Amino acid sequence: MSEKTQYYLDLEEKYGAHNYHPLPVVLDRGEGVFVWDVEGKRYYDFLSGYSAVNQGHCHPKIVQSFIEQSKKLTLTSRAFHNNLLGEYEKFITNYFGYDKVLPMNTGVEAVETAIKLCRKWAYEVKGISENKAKIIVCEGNFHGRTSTVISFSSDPQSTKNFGPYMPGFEIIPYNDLNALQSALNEKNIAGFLVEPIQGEAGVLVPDEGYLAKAKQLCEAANVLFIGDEIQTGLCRTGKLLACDHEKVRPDILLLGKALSGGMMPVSAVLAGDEIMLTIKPGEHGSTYGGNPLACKVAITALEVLKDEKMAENATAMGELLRKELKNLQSSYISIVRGKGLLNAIVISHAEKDAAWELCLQLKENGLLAKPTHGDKIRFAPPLTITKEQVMDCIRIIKNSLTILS
Ligand code: IF1
Repeated sequence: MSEKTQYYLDLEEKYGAHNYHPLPVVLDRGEGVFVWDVEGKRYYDFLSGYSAVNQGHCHPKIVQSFIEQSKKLTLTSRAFHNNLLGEYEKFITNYFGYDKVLPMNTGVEAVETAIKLCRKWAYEVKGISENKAKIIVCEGNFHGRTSTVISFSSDPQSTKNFGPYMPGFEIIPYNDLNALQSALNEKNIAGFLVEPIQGEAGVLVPDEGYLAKAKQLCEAANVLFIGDEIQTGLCRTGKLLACDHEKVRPDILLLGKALSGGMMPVSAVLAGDEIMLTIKPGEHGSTYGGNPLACKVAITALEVLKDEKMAENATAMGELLRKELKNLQSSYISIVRGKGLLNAIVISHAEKDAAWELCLQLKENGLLAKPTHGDKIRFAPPLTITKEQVMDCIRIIKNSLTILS
C-alpha cells in the first residue's frame, strides 16, 4: 500500500463512519469506462457506481449541462416554480409513457414515495380499510436502507437491531408465481414491489415470462405492480427498462442512479393520474426534489442514453462478456449470469474469501469489481464499453483467476 493511498484510508478510518468495507483503492479521476487512483493507475470500472454511471464517468455532455445550470439556478425549493421543472416533467413522462412524475433524489426516496402512493391509492381508490394496506415484496430484495424499506428486507445484515419494523409487507419467494398468486388472494393487498432482476442478491434473473405473468396476476387482483428499475433501468440490461424485455408496463415505475449519469442524486416516480393525483399539495415532497440542476442534468442523461444507443451496446457487449467468461472454462467460475451489462459470476472455491481475493487481484491487474453476498462478483461496466475493452477485461480476468490456484 503506497503512503499516499494509506493517507486517505487513514482519514476515512479515523473521521468517517465505518458503514462500508471498500476495496483498498483511492480514486481521484473518472472518464468513460476508466477511473484512476491517486497513484495515477488506471482501472476499468466494473461496478459503474452500482449502475449510476451507465453513461460512463463524467460524460462530457452531462458535465456541460451540469456546469451551465450550476451557474444559473440550482435550487428554488418547491415553494416557487422554476423554468426547468415543467420542461423536465414533460420530457421524462413522454420518454417513458406515463401521465405524471414525482421527482425525488435518492433511489430509496423513490421507493418510499411509491409505498406512500400505493397506500394512498389503496385507501382512496381501491377502498381498502385505512391502515390495512399490504404490499408484497420478494425474498432477497434490495430497495434501499431507510427504516421502512429495511423492514421488509430478508437480509439480517440490513435489519438486525434496527427495529421496530414498519408493518404492512408480505415477503414471498422471488421468481415464484404460485407464491405470488396465493399472496394476491389475501385481503387488503395494495401493491407488488419487485426488482425485474435482483441486483444485490447477485444478479438473479427470473424465468422468462415471470414479470409478464406477475403483472397479469396483479391486474386481475387490482393490485399495483411497482417496478423498481433504479438499478436495472436506463439501458443497463439491454433495453430502456428491464421490464421492456417482457413488454411489462409497471403501474408505478421507479428510477434513480443513472438518471443523473452519476452527477448527483436524482430519482423519479412515474405513474398514471389515478395513482399520482391521490397525493395532494403538502402531503409529500423534499427540499431538493425536482431542483432545476437535477432537471437539466437528467434531461441530458436521458438524451445521451438514446443518442448513443447505449441499450443496443449493452446487449451486444453483455453477450460478448458472458460468452468470453464461459469460454474461460475456469473451474472457479461456477455460474455466469446476467442480462445486458448487468452480470455476475459465482465463484466456487474452498476458500470462503476467494471472491474477495480475486477482486484484490483484479484490482492489481487494472479492473475494479466487488463481491456481493460473499461468492458473487458483479460485472457491470459503463454501457459505453467497446469490444476491444471487453476483450482486454477478459484478459485481465483470466490472468487474475490464477490467484485462486
Ligand atoms: C448501498 C446494493 C446495488 C437499488 C434498488 C433502490 C436502491 C438501490 C434496486 C436505493 C440501491 C445501491 C445502494 C448501495 C449499493 C447499491 C446496491 F448493493 F446496495 F444493493 F446496486 F445492488 N432499489 N442500490 O439497487 O437507492 O437510495 O441507494 O440511491 O447502499 O451500499 P439509493
